[in-house]
Amino acid sequence: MDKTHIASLLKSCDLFPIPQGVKLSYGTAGFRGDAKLLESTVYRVGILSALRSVKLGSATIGLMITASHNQVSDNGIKVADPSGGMLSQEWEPFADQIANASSPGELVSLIRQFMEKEEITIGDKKSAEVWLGRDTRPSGESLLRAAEIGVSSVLGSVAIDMGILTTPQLHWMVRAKNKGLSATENDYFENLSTSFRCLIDLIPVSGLEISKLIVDGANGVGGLKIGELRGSLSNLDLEIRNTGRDGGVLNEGVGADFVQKEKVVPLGFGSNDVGMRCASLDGDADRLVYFYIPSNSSSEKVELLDGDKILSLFALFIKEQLNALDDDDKEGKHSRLGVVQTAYANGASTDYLKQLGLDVAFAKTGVKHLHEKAAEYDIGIYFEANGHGTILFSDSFLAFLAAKQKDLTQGSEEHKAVSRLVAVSNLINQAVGDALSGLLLVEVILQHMGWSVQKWNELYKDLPSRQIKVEVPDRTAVVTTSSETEALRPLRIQDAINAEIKKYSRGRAFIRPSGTEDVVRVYAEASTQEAADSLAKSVAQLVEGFC
Ligand code: NG1
Ligand code: ZN
Repeated sequence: MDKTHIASLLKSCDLFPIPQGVKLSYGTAGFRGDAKLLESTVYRVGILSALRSVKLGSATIGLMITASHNQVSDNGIKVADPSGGMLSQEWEPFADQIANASSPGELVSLIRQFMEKEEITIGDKKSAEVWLGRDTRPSGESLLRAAEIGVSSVLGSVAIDMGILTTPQLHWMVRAKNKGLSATENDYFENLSTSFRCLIDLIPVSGLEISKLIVDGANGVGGLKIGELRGSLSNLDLEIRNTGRDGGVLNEGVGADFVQKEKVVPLGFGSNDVGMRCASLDGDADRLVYFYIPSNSSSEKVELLDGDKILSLFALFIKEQLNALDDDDKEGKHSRLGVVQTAYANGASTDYLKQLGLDVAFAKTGVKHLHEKAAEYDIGIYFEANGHGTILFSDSFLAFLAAKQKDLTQGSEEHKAVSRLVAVSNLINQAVGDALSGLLLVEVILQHMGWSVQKWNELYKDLPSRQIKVEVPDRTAVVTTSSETEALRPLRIQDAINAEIKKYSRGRAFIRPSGTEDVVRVYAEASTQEAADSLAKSVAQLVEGFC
């Protein structure tokens, strides 16, 4: 970096003083926190993303401004790598360092050291491109300006404002752009509607009565975008609620996180909707859960079909298509199918998937970990219980399918199965979990099977579970094993948790510090709801006592 460049960095840095006493960490999904405290962080991540683009030969990098399912006053920022996946974990420590640098001088010196280590040189020509997206949070606009200034403070870097988007849309667009494909928002919508139509045309039985789907848009960006898409989805009767236009607050009593954690009816839904198929998106539309209100319910409780159940439905459908392939190819060298879950997966779902004969792998919480693991298979299906997930197809499997599609006789069962797999690979977002593409795939599969939401729910019965958040003075006091199922610190807390678990039939419980909120999370599962609640409560008390 020459002197003029350093001077320009120092000047722009002065615009965004770092708030006192805040310790930031890149966490499970980027930086998150109170939006009022985030300008300096977003500005600095702007610099990081420009450097990442320079390092990767001017490949386009994505910057998404969102705090997903968190309250509306929070915001956050995460980086999409050129593949459309999350920022390489190798760069996370640098993100932490610059976000916490206490003065402009320290920031510049950290950047210089890092550039030297990574052999990043900045020339005069255009050398970096960063695409910026944001959700509907009111704080998004000013944070976007901070990001733009950060990007532009790296010489030769261009920031492009892509407007209000869902997180998965931005990831999809970044991936498409770097593959040399058309990458506008329109292209995204067209890709969804074309592959959806293709799958609908391949449904074995025609003339099925299709009931209405009611979508809870969490008062966020997902409701808006699915509204834009609706016109091009002829085989889907959609009603969208909680679009944010009717005064509702983002994620407040609505949305996928609320419905999944509380298992109660979101605002805007009630007794008139008994038995209807309903879906909830989260605040940036990268999570999806389904639910229905049972007919015998006198309370607010819903029957939840979470990420585990979506994963099971997808796995069943993919397996059915693979079984229709020639014997030589079944589970063979081209089509290794695997599913990936986390410790939060309901124990009954794991039993079900194993009983289907599937290879079930576990990853740490956070999609970056699940995605990495799923990419090891030819077809890797991953889902967090909270509804974030997708299906990854390897390039070699896609090439194998393309060759088969050419060779096989059109209209044969095998040809149809191959065509379905190809269409799924186009429909389902290959970059990141996407509530919109996930929802379309669920709808197609239900139509394909001729199933109602109730029938789908019967695949297996969830073990009762409970999640609790515990506020503690310092959540980093909790350190877990790499599988996150055992706590290493505070010392002896795991022995106390084990003693509690022993008291319950089918008991399972674990704790971990959240990567997105200032809390310790408690998860408990047992054979009855009362037992799960009671186990969660006693473990939460242990956390309070030990931390
Ligand atoms: P944390 O706050 O680290 O538990 C939460 C979710 C993750 C993931 C991230 C990103 C749970 C228990 N945790 O992470 O699965 O989705 O948010 O949004 O749902
Ligand atoms: Zn989200």
